[in-house]
Amino acid sequence: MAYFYSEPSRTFSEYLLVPNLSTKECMPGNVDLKTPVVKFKAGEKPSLQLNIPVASAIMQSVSDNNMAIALARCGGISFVYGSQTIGNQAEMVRKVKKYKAGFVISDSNLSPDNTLRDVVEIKERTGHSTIAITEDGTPTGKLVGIVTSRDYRLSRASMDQKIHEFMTPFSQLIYGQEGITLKEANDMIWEHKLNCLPIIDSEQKLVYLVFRKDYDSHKENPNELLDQNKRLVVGAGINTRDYKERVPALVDAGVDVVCIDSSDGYSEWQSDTIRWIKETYNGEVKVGAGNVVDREGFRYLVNAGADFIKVGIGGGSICITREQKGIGRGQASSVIEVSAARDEYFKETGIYVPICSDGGIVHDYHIVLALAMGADFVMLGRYFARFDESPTRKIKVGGNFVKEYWGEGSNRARNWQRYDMGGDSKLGFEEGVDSYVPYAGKLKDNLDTTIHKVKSTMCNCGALSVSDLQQKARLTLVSATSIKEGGAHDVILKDKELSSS
Ligand code: RVP
Repeated sequence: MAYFYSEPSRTFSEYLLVPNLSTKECMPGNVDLKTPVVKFKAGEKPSLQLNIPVASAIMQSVSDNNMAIALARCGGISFVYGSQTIGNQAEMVRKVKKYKAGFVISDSNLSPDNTLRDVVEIKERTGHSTIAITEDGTPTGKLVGIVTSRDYRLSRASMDQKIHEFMTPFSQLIYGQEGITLKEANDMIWEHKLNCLPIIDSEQKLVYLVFRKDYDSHKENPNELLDQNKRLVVGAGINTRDYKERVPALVDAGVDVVCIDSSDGYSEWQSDTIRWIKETYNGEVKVGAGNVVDREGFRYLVNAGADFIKVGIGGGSICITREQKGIGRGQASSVIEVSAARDEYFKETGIYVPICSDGGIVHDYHIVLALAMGADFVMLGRYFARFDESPTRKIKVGGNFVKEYWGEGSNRARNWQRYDMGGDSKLGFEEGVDSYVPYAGKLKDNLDTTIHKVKSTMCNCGALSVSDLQQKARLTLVSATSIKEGGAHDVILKDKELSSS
């Protein structure tokens, strides 16, 4: 006879946290959110930790090199999406590892033979008004000039005018030489009243641009997640098909950790992949695996050698796996069971295997719930897709700005490897949707608020660290009626009144 679980499958919104005594030291400023990413022995330190317990999802519409840079600068980690060519993915990882705070690789470039029309088009597309003019129009070609909005007057100029006729030519530019420090570059910016300082190599080839505004923001990131060589930390998604080529390319690019990306990770494919990575790299390359939703899945992947386990099937905001295949489990029930399995394994072996709760975070407090239920960090897609730094288009729909957000199992992403059950190399049917999410501005501004809320909630729980919270938290199920009571009720909201009048 089939097995029946005695408890229904539950999700985050069905729980609340009951406060504990908040001592006087329970202040958000005293909360330390450091958390392990990879397994470690009792009494030792994990080789990779996060400064804040959040990761961005392994998705085309979420985690590219720009997202990875922005999130690592705030203390979290991105897993660069794997549903792209090995070369492109390795290049994205390389860009993150090469990133030097304040030194940016120019993303708006044209050649002197392009026209004003091209300038206008690129400005609209990237939103950047400083355009580097290189001989071949690439970000690293020989620098021949710069165009900013001060160089042309749209009302007067012909759109067909060539760039070399109106750009500020190289001979009139102030520039820095490769090797210059950020402080020196900043001094030049101030001395010459510049907005942007190009940095060139000995052959006059463009290497970086330094912007005035970036220097200011650099000082605001005390939580930056750096490796031993002071480079930003970055992860990458892999699959169980081409890992023998993909993993070496990612390792070569400097990736810090990889994660097998699959909607259902309880499979022999994953076990083979983990074993190959562990054998090939003598355990040096760290690999996460998943997704699983129960004790058996956890033990299976841990026995194969996984460094962390990702939890969740069907809870993602864009995910329709449960509708399409009837497979999945409520995110809270999954995290609770897998965390218990992790603790049981720790007792048995003295090895702590971190778990990541993936998908289904709707409100900021859900992050605290996931941690309280035993997750070591959480992975979010929808949340990060809303920000400037996500790779998708920002457009206006019905008078509001939105960003595109699509699932890896949608026809748009066609990430068949994520849903692979052996057989044909194709996506047989969709398990995700193509959607919009409300545009929310800069990652840092939003994440700072979220983290502040997380810390405040932890203070209510009397917890000053993630492990403290996992030990002390008290959780209660809520009835449908008390969920209603949780929002504003029995009052007339002023916004509503105004908008209906
Ligand atoms: P959310 O944060 O709720 O948007 O969920 C993101 C998660 O959803 C991803 O990390 C991944 O596990 C899952 N996902 C991604 N694509 C799809 C799909 O197309 N079904 N699901």
